[in-house]
Amino acid sequence: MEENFEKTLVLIKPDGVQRKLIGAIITRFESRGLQLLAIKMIQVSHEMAETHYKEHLGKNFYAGLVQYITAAPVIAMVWAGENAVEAVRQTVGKTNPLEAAPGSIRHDYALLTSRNLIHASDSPATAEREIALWFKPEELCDWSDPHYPWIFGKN
Ligand code: FUP
Repeated sequence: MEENFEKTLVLIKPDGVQRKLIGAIITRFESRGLQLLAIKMIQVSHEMAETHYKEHLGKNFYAGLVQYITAAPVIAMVWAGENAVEAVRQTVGKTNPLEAAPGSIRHDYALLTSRNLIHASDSPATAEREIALWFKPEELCDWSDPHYPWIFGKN
C-alpha cells in the first residue's frame, strides 16, 4: 500500500451475500482502482453488531438493523487508495437506494434503506475505529499494486 493511501472498512451485508452479489460488488471496487488489503466471511454476533452500530442505539430502526446484520454471514473487507473513504462512499451510493446515483451499487442493486447491501466507513476516523473492530492488524496484507502509476499517476 502507498504511504498516502487511506483505508476504509466495507461490509457486504447479509442481503448481498444471500443474493449472490459478492462478486459484482467486489468488481465495482476493483475496477475503479481501489486496492483490497483484507477480506473474510463472518457470522456477526449480537455483541459485534451492537458495537458496530452503537451510534444508532435508541433509534427506531436499531433493533431491526441488528437483526438484519446478524441474520446471515457478511463479507468484511478493507479497501485502500487515495481518498478511499470518499471514493468508496461514492461507489456505494446514498443510504436510501432511491436517492443513490445511477451507477452506484445501492442504486443498481437495491431499493430500500433497510436492505441497502453495503456498509462503508463515513470518515477516516471512523474507518480506523471500524477496521480495528473487524480485523486484527495481521489480517491486513500490505502489498504493492503494480497498477499504481496507471491509477494514481499525477500530471
Ligand atoms: P450509511 O452510512 O449510508 O450506511 O447509513 P447510516 O449510518 O445512516 O445507517 C446505517 C444503516 O442503518 C443503514 F445502512 C441502514 C440502516 N437504516 C435504516 O434501516 N433506517 C434508517 O432510517 C436509517 C438507516
